[in-house]
Amino acid sequence: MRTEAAQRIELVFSLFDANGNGVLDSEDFDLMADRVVKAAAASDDDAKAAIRAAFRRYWKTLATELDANGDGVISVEEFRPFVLDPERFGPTVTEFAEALSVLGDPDGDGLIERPLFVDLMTAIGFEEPNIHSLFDAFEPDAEDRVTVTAWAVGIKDYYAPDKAGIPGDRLVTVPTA
Ligand SMILES: [Ca+2]
Ligand SMILES: [Ca+2]
Repeated sequence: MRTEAAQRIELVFSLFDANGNGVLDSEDFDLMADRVVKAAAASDDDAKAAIRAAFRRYWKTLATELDANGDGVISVEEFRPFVLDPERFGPTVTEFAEALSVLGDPDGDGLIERPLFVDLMTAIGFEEPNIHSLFDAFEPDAEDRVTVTAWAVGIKDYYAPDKAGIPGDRLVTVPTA
């Protein structure tokens, strides 16, 4: 596991702990889904249902695979190695990546404008300078748009244990010019 991958996952753990009790639990994922759906006001009902289902699966997978003692909470020590295991968590990440990236494209042209990208990522809890740096790493076109595909790939890479120097690292640290 690369240090960068561990840092990416520690960040996502801290953000997904939406109720701030230091562990991941079912309520966190309801709070997070509500925040993201609210930011996706222009999306249709199917797209909103898909991201809710993806957040639910994310939690269900953690709860089923990790919560052996059944206390309903997941610690960062449990979370990190598990979500960085593509064999065990990859399909869940893929569904999540596809559902989230599509929310950036309510008009279905395959392109995501920067303001909506910022709104969605802010809803998850990332910091604005990091969000802009990530968007720039996806190489926006002349009209300041990135592709849905680039974002979906970026999310999947974020959970890759052996990747470093990827766009997603900018959510942890903004590179200095
Ligand atoms: Ca929590
Ligand atoms: Ca679009």
